[in-house]
Amino acid sequence: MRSLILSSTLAGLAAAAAGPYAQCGGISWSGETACVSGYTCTVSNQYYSQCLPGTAATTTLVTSTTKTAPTTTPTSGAAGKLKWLGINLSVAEFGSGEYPGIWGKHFYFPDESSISTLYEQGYNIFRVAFSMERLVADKLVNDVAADYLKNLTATVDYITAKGAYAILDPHNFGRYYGNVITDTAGFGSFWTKLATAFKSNDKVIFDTNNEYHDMDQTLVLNLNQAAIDAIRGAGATSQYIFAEGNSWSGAHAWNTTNDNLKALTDPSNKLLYEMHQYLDSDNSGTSDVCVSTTIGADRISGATAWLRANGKIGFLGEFAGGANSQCQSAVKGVLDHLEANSDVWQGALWWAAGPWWGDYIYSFEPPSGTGYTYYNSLLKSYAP
Ligand SMILES: *[C@@H]1O[C@H](CO)[C@@H](O)[C@H](O)[C@H]1NC(C)=O
Ligand SMILES: *[C@@H]1O[C@H](CO)[C@@H](O)[C@H](O)[C@H]1NC(C)=O
Ligand SMILES: CC(=O)N[C@H]1CO[C@H](CO)[C@@H](O)[C@@H]1O
Repeated sequence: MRSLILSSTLAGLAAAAAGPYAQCGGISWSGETACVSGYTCTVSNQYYSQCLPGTAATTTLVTSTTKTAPTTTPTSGAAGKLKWLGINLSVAEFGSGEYPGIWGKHFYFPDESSISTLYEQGYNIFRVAFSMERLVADKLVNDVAADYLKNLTATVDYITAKGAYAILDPHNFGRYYGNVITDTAGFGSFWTKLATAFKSNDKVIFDTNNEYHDMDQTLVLNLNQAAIDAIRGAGATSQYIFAEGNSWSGAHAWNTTNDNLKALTDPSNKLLYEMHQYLDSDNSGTSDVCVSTTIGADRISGATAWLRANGKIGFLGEFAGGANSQCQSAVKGVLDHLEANSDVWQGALWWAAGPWWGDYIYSFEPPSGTGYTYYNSLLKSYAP
């Protein structure tokens, strides 16, 4: 049953109207619902409507009072701009195994000037990787380390003060000090503390964990659910939560591996499924050779079908390709596929920027990162 109703309003619009490509509706949207002349408010999905070119009667999005997850199965993709496009910021989780490690030696925090440069290019979402062990040392139930939290908060606040979204990414692969997390209550305790610290910032997104892998499938479900329950229980009820899956959250394997995650429930109904996809032969993102010009869309299409069949929304939390023309076609194929299916895909993040990447094959650190110099003009053309 569809949770959105479209109705046309031809008169009585407020003087202000949303501009080209601006948001004009969606669950919990309280801003302008009318678009400027020449643009039509078009539903991308339940969370997002957008002013797209077109001269049809202005439409206003009406959100029903039910909070049930969408259960309709759209028969075809809905094209539109993505809500989010951005970059992973990776450095605060560096020095894996060195806990707590030394700031400036084992780990660091993203450069504000780089975030600013990327923001000015049009990117509106950044995923901030950090390590659980540095935030909460020794035991998951312990208190947070004030210093590390303060530095993490400074990065997050810098991003959100600009109006962009910041994803909190415990970059832990479902592990703590290298051991698979089996203590769901402890994991919940960790999330209660983190969500409490950020619950008043509605531009923060909670990513339950980076890339679960080689874990019991029910445990992955239970850890995600424990995080969701802890976050909402802490009073962080307005923010999005991104759940990740087993098998490194790979989009190519989602339909065969992570089908059970459709059972996750979120009382705020703001849960997205974060998947990752690289374009090299083993899906690992360690080579600058892409399998083919169409490999991106080929690998993601099964996940797209899964999202649509289950009434879920997805987010491509990591993708990248080498700086060469075959990869460029494959990367463009990913972005075109996401836009063509923006009813179920909300956005994507390049892997990765960060001051310590050096000449890394995908580095998106301005001004001279390999990925940044090769891909920025293409990537930013997909920014909202
Ligand atoms: C936090 O950042 C400051 C510099 O702003 C640095 O001196 C300090 O060591 C950092 N601490 C941690 C734990 O990241
Ligand atoms: C699962 O996804 C893969 C990758 O997109 C796709 O090739 C395959 O056909 C899908 N399988 C099913 C059963 O949907
Ligand atoms: C391409 C790339 O670096 N991917 C990485 C994504 O995240 C984890 C954590 O840093 C790495 O193991 C992957 O190699």
